[in-house]
Amino acid sequence: MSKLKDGFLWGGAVAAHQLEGGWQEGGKGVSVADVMTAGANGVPREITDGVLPGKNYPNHDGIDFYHRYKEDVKLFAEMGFKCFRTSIAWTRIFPNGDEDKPNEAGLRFYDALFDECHKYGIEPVITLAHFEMPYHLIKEYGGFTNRKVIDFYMNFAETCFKRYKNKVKYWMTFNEIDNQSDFNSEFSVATNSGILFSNVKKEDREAAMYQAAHYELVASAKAVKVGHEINPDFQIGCMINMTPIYPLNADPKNIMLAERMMQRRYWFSDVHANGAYPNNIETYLKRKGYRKDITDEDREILKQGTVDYIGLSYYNSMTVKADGIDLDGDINPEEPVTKNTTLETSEWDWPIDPVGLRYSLNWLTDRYHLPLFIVENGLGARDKVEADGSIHDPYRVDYLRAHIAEMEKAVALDGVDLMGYTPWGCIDLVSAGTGQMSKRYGFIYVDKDDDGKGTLDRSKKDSFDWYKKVIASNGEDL
Ligand code: BGP
Repeated sequence: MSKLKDGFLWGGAVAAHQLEGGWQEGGKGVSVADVMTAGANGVPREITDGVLPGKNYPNHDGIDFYHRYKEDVKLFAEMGFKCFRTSIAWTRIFPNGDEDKPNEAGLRFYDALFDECHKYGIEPVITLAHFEMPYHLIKEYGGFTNRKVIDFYMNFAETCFKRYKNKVKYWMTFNEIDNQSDFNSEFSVATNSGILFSNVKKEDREAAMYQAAHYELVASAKAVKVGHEINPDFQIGCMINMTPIYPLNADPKNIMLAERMMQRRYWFSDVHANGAYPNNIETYLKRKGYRKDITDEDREILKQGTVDYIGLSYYNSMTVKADGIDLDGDINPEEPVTKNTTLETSEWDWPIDPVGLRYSLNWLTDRYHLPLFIVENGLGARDKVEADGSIHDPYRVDYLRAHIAEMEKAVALDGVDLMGYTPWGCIDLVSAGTGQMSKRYGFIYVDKDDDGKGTLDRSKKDSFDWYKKVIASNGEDL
């Protein structure tokens, strides 16, 4: 007997800006992802002031899903996908973000994509804001540091809810909203909130993040409320990056530090799920004088717009040590991170920790008592195409197998209520962190290299047939 419930949502996940391409087609505007250059080895991505000549912007073309989605959805169907998680590019619907009327051509693209999915019985799972917003809203309004942007987001959300009312049931409001707790990473705050370091002094970054995140949480709660009014059957979730933070050892200082860092990260989902800020964060914000603008009406809307489920990505865990860290002082979230010698790492140095997934599912269940949906998990790796065109990726299968096994234990032995599982980057796409193609996650290989060269042809990796078998057996045959 299968451990997973009937109708378990097996599928795969992507995000609009990482695969669609067609960045200037169908009336689309420029998003923050369109002004992010490719990284190179050791060189991080740069966010430029508009699109500059002579720079490489990998998201402009993605993997050309905009033109090839029919071929790709067909391959997903062949693997047996029950659902497909993608995002709606805000700039296809509202090119600048502050228009009154949506862009019909953009709306039509997603109509066609969702129809194509339904043709094969694949349920679309949709993120409204996945690491992108109109660049115009950042330039002119300062992104989510400006309360006005809540209304622009609401126009976008409401337009999508109404238009796709009968085509989409599962929604998420913001991708990995908690990522910006790493407020010293421009990538994290810019893609989440539209905060650019050129606009905010170093010493004001953390304060800016808390204020912007508050407005996003209000926007999310409003969207949940309005969405349910538009269609009471909608399931609207949040989406967090779940990275459990472990103390290096049993030294109480390390344990306290790990707890403190968990508090500074998981308050986002506390607000989404409980409709209120946890005490520890309220106290911290008061003490620091952050998030000055919060109204009674905000608090009321947060209560009314709690989410139906917790969507999460899980890639790895993180381990911290308190040496040299003042637990009562300011904590730079990157500083305490240390190596966990019990875990192997990926080529990009991400720890591989399948048990951490079971731990996370238990932790989230105990904290929120809500259904969970694993909407990202996977291993970024370099793949080699053999002379005969085949691609052997046992490392990917090993990673996924081990994580699915732990996920199944969480369901069968621990009683976790799990809606589905959509591994990240089911088809190779542009990496968010590096902007490169060579960090691949897919079951489907895309012929494109880091310089943007290649035929864009799709081919199946060994993992394609393996995952097909996993889905067909509802996770029994790993
Ligand atoms: C998550 C994002 C995705 C995705 C993934 C892998 O943070 O939601 O957009 O890209 O991580 O990260 P990367 O592409 O940097 O390997």
